[in-house]
Amino acid sequence: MGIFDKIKNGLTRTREQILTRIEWAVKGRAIDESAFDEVEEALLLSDAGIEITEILVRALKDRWKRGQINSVDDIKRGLAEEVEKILRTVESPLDVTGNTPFVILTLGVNGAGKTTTIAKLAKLYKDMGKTVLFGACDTFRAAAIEQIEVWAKRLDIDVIKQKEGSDPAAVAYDATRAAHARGIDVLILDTAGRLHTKSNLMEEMKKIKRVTGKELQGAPHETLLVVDATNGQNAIVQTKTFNDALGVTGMVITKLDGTAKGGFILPIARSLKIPIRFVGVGEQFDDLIPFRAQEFSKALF
Ligand SMILES: Nc1nc2c(ncn2[C@@H]2O[C@H](COP(=O)(O)OP(=O)(O)OP(=O)(O)O)[C@@H](O)[C@H]2O)c(=O)[nH]1
Ligand SMILES: [Mg+2]
Repeated sequence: MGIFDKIKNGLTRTREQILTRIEWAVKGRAIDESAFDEVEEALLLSDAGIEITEILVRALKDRWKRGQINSVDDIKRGLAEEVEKILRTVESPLDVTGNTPFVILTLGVNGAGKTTTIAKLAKLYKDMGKTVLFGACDTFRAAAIEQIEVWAKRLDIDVIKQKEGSDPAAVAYDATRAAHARGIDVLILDTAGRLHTKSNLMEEMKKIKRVTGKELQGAPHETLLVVDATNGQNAIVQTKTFNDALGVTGMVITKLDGTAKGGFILPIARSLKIPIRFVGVGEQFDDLIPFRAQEFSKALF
């Protein structure tokens, strides 16, 4: 399956959420003003949010007044073009070539898909001929270290680790040092998602950042937030919290295949303007897809 088909497949539930309603509403009749109420409702149900929905509906109505909207296909094309405009502002592929090692710190609440995404990223970079190293900085959750080790073994990648319960920042320090000493191309740090009682998650992540930067100037080069799309609009609050505390430089949106609320990506793009690096549309290695605004918009409609 090609990349476009993969993303199209992954967006099936969101697309159906939006289009079924519109198609049903305008079926077999001329498009009048009331059709746009259905478009509005459909977009809201996909978690596109009020502001974005208003922008899109207004743009469609303008087209309609100019005589450019006469069918469902015209509505689809119009939406795809307007959505692409919004998403283009956050299209910015992750370039890992500038630094050796290029250090990627992953962040995200528990279950967001961090560890899986790390494995997919590692596969991608290995296939490009780069050397990759993992840092097992999730020392909190039982079995987290084993989980990343299983992936590492499959990918033939080394893991820098300490025992469960040790200081995540110390692991990050060791890993950065090792990556530097070994001339590794890409170091990826896996972190915990769970908030625990002893110390605050954000403080822990700040410490990892600090320590990494002390060992290697400019590191981490990417502070990559992994967000689960099935959270819909709630993911926006999460993103703000992480961004305010840690300065997120890029995002991965996972599990788009598991939700009809994929419209939430639009308010994220518009209000937070954080580059979306990849989207996840499944659990296989090649289900991590570099984000392209045009491809995404076309696949959505
Ligand atoms: N369908 C689907 N499932 C995904 C995707 N990405 C991750 N998952 C699944 O989500 C679940 C959680 O993924 P993890 O990678 O363990 O999440 P995590 O953020 O590391 O979780 P913690 O280590 O507990 O903080 C796993 O079952 C993954 O297979 C995706 O794009 N699509
Ligand atoms: Mg994990």
